[in-house]
Amino acid sequence: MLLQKTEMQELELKSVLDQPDQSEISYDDFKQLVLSDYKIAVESRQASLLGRKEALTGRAKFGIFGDGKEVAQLAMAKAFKKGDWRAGYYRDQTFAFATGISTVTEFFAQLYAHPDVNQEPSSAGRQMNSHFATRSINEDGSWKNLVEMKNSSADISTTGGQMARLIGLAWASKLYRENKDLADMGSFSVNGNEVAFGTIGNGSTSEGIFFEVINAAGVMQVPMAVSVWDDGYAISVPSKYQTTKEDISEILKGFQRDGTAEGFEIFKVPGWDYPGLCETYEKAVNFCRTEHVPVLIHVTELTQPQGHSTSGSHERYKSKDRLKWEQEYDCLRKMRLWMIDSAISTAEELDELEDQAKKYVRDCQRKALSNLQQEIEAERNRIVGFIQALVPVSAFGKQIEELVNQVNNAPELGRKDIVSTVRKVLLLTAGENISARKTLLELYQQETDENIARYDSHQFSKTPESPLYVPVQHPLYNENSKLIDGREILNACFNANFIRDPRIIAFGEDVGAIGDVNQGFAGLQEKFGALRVTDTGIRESTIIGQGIGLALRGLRPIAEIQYIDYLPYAMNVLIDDLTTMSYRTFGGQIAPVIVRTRGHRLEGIWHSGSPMGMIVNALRGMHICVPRNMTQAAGMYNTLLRGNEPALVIECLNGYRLKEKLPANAGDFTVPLGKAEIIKEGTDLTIISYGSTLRLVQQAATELDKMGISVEIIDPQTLYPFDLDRLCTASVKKTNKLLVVDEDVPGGASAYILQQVVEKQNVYYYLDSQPRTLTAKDHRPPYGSDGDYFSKPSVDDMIETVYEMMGESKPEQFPKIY
Ligand SMILES: Cc1ncc(C[n+]2csc(CCOP(=O)(O)OP(=O)(O)O)c2C)c(N)n1
Ligand SMILES: [Mg+2]
Repeated sequence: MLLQKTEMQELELKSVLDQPDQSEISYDDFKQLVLSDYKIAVESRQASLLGRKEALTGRAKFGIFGDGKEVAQLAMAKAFKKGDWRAGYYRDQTFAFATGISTVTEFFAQLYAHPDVNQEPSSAGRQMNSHFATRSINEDGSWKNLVEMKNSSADISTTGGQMARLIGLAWASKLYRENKDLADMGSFSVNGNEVAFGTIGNGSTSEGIFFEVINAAGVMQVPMAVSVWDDGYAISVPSKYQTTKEDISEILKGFQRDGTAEGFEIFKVPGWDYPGLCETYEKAVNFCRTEHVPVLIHVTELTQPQGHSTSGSHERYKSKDRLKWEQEYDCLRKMRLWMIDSAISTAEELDELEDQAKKYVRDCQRKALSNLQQEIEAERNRIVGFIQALVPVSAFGKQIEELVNQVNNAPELGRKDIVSTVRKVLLLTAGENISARKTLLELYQQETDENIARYDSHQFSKTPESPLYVPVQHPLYNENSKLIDGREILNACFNANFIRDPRIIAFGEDVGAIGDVNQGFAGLQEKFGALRVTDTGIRESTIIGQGIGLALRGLRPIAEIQYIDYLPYAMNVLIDDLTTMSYRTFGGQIAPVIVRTRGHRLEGIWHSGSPMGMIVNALRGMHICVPRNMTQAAGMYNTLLRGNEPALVIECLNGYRLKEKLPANAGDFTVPLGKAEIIKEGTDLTIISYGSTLRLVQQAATELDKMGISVEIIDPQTLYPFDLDRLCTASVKKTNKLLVVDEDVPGGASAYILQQVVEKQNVYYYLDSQPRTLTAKDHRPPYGSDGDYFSKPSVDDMIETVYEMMGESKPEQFPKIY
């Protein structure tokens, strides 16, 4: 029977419906739509309740859920169209279910850490539960049609960590709308109509990155719709410790746009008011999509029925009154009451719907669990068969039988139990030459390969698009090749690449109007326009975030950090987001951001940095390039811009005005990654060095030559990957002596280089003296050239160190200096 429509319901209907022509929707359709929303919300709640049980009984390791935040997410999902993007956090399961970004079964597969990407498409079991991601990339490295998908960038667990990339996702829409040269990228954007939706918890708005993003979005006027899920707490800490006036939308009022100035549209709505939420989201996102104005939707009065996560109970820190209020204002309860009050449904009908939802979620959970269990049990049974073959023929038959019993009866059988059993058996029988052992060993090797694919893969794309496969093209010189400033080589390289590929966008502090502080982009904004060569505010985290967002949406950003000394302001975004992107999505998303910076020895504490140890250790997941001059840097850019992986390029700050010969193919010649070069051949001692210090090493080598010491100098060129052809080993094989000269702190990048050469390349076979490092001091250099001399390795230091090392074996020829 059709229910009678009231005037109020007519109004609500208008905002609830997600249809182009709402007037054509019958009231019955409206009712079905609301009921279907409620069903999603109830299923989501059930997933939270059941998920928590699974964690508490130990079948899952940990659980964090979106209970108490369901209804607002239904409204957000209605406003979210194909082609749109989300950058959110771990409370968004209802949104994920409502948009189809995830299913309940996939949700449980993630809770159980299923490493099969078909079962758990967000991360193939790599991320803890409620960390969502859609898959933008096919297995062969090609892009999917992103405008046909509802897209979620891959969540990370750090509070606020989603924000930096959000601004880039939103900025891409602006570029796609305004830059007509991108018009043929129809599978990435339709006229820049896509909105980037962000979600963040109230507590996490205390993070600096939140404010950095809000300000940047106001300046940039990008289609970014941020929802703050405000439940009054951040774990146990209430809003009075988090937010001035305990109210984020109140304090952001200065960002509200008005008739004279651009800014935000700011909305505030209670999280239990379904029609109010639908209306707010429709209105807010409409502004955002059509006018490209950022919006903030502060969703208040949310609850957390089960507390923060499975690691503790909220009864410890919430008062009885608060707990009672949370029950009363539970958004599902309120939505249910509203549906009954406004005669959309009846208590009986909703009871039945809730029962069905419970059953459905239980079925999904069982399916997800048994999918994983069956897979692992089948693997166990197969492998145990091979192990048992050893029992009658091995002297350790009894122990092996015991191990088999243990793995057959393991209470929560995991893949590690099976592999650990095989390894124990192989260790026990190490001295036995029996064919059953050989078979087991082969099986173990196969298993190892499969487990590498499951747990250890996709840090880099390894698709044909990888920069490691970009063909090598040498620089071409002719009699007309001019000697010009290093910065002009870069300028020629960028110019050619900008002509070749309209997807390339460069931005950063002072990059636009003046073409960067060292003039690498000089004149390029005039030539290619401010949509491609652009200034930004002083905000390193969001500069990287801009890069990540653009790259996720098919553009080719060069994100500039003015000096390497300011890279720490962006390190969290690089470490947590950029370098883990491919890995944490099992290759489902890639972000080929090229981070351009400059550094190494110059003058003063904050203009002479070379924290390469920190960088190379923290940024596994991007290539680390340390070109010795601008020609090598240009060749690296040419390689990277043709590949699909992220990289950091550190240009030598003191090299822009040194003269270099301009290659005729400045935009095409490539410097391969991971290929070291011999800069000077020698026979007595090998020095490995890179970047600015390399020039001093060359000076020292010239002096040492005069003293009869022949030094071979190797420039690894990229610290990651490092010397793939083992040139360092070949050199030490000849010289038998190794010195690493590095301007980082002792034990910094030099320790990394030693690990690569001594341990990984096994160079110690060929050494006849202790491998040494010559580094900077433990502190940063005082200002001025004297500060540099006394803090960083000087030519004198290099000469003396090499001389001393030579004196170890030839004390008569090289008597002690001091
Ligand atoms: C950078 C960082 N600091 C601290 C944490 C630990 N942590 C995880 S969730 C959380 C509280 C977040 O509260 P809020 O933003 O209000 O979101 P809610 O969980 O309440 O939805 C904290 C402190 C973290 N994950 N990342
Ligand atoms: Mg909170």
